[in-house]
Amino acid sequence: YDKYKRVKNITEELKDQVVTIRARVHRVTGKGGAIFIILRESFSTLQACLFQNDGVSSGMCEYARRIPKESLVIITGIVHVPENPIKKCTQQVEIHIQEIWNHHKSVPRLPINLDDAANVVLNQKLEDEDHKEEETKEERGKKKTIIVGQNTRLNNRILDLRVPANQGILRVGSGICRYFREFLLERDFTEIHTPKLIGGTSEGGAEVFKTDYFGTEACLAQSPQLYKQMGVTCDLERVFEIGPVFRAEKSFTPRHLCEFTGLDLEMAFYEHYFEVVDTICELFGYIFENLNKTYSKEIEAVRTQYPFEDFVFKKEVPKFKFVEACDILKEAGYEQNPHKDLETENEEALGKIVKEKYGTDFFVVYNYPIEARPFYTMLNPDDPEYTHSYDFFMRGQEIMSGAQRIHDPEMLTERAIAKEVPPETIQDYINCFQYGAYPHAGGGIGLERVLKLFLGIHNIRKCSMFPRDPKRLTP
Ligand code: ATP
Ligand code: AMO
Repeated sequence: YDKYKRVKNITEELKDQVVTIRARVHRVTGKGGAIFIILRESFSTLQACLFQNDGVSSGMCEYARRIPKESLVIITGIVHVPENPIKKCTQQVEIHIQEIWNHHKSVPRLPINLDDAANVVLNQKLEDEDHKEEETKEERGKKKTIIVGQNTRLNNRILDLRVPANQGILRVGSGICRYFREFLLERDFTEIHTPKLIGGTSEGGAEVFKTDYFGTEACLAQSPQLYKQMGVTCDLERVFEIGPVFRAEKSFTPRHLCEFTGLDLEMAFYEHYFEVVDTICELFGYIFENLNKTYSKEIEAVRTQYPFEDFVFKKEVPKFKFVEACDILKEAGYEQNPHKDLETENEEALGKIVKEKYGTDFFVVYNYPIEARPFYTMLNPDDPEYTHSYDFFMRGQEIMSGAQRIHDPEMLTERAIAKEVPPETIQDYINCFQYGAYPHAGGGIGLERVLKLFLGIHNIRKCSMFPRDPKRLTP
């Protein structure tokens, strides 16, 4: 297929050569005997021109002028290096068209204008205000810019995803999974795939989708928690999974989804659960460093539309005991009950304080109160009101939860009862620790949260290809 060239490869080096490309029609301008077509292929754009006085028929010019935006065309033409290239195109050369074929036609009227959908958005929250109008306008001095609302975007997600910022988000998301997997495989972890249809809840609580399983009630897995621990205990010792996680959360926050992608890991340790915390810190360092190296074009595509400050990660990750975090907050004038989970506002405040004091957007809080953690979390033997647990934060928002797990069947049964999880619904899991079990710990990362916070995106829906929230089951 080397007859076809990629748009990104059409450069000055091909001057005066005849090339054939397949690309989308981004926009058509001009009339009569001079037609200009901006072609697009993913991030790359290129102008193709049709001039009647080049020997092209007027019928061909008229045909080209009428090709609907977003159609795929095949064009053969000569590469020309203009004196004044189109600044907005990524390619600084033009093609003078000899032949043009409409390869696959788009409809004549698109439900969203892709140029509007790619406008710079300074206040991302404006996109959430779908109840107002499908399109709202952001005022910049005297100029008003059209903002395409989040619901309109999601209703037309296939087109919305073609906008460069969204291409960037999807590709950086792929990069996060790539480096998560790469780092862990290098360190002897085994990738596993655990069931998503299960007989009980894995996290407890009411946030579970129930479904019929041939007459028996089944749950959609709220996490691979129980199975990844069984993965360690069956002697894989170090396991990870990238897979869907289902949460029946009636949440309309910019950071909750009903289905998200979990990056989970679990490992046996020797002496202390901080062996796992340190591995996870290193893992994040590896992910961020490689994203910045390999995905700079994608990151910039996002920044162009949704300006954000670079995410700062320092290798020396600040780690605060839960009660220390409460003290820091108290000192700064925030109230936080030392026996309850951190309030969202307090997490944000802590993020700001840490950024000011340590110059980093990434930190860990550990030793959470027992009330804030699930039944399988190991209690702190020195202070059983607290647990061997931790949360990781980016820009003051939680992106990962984890803990050392209870690997004693009796203690586990007791804790399940205390947290109102009927032991009989998880009996196989409890029993697996009867046959000799390693002390182990792990964590679960929300992919869309990491993506959102790395790229400074306000609404998590932008970070899921086809997001699910309590009001959205399509597309
Ligand atoms: P995790 O499930 O690990 O705790 P999370 O980020 O969803 O992850 P939650 O414990 O659910 O964290 O909630 C943390 C904080 O987020 C809560 O203290 C609460 O203030 C806020 N929060 C949680 N759910 C909602 C919701 N549905 N609407 C508004 N705020 C919420
Ligand atoms: P937790 O419930 O904290 O822990 O979830 C782990 C991480 O998943 C992300 N997350 C979400 N992302 C989008 N929408 C949601 N509704 C949502 N809920 C959670 C967050 C969170 O930090 N089994 C444990 C993990 C473990 O201990 O290994 C668990 O599921 O980034």
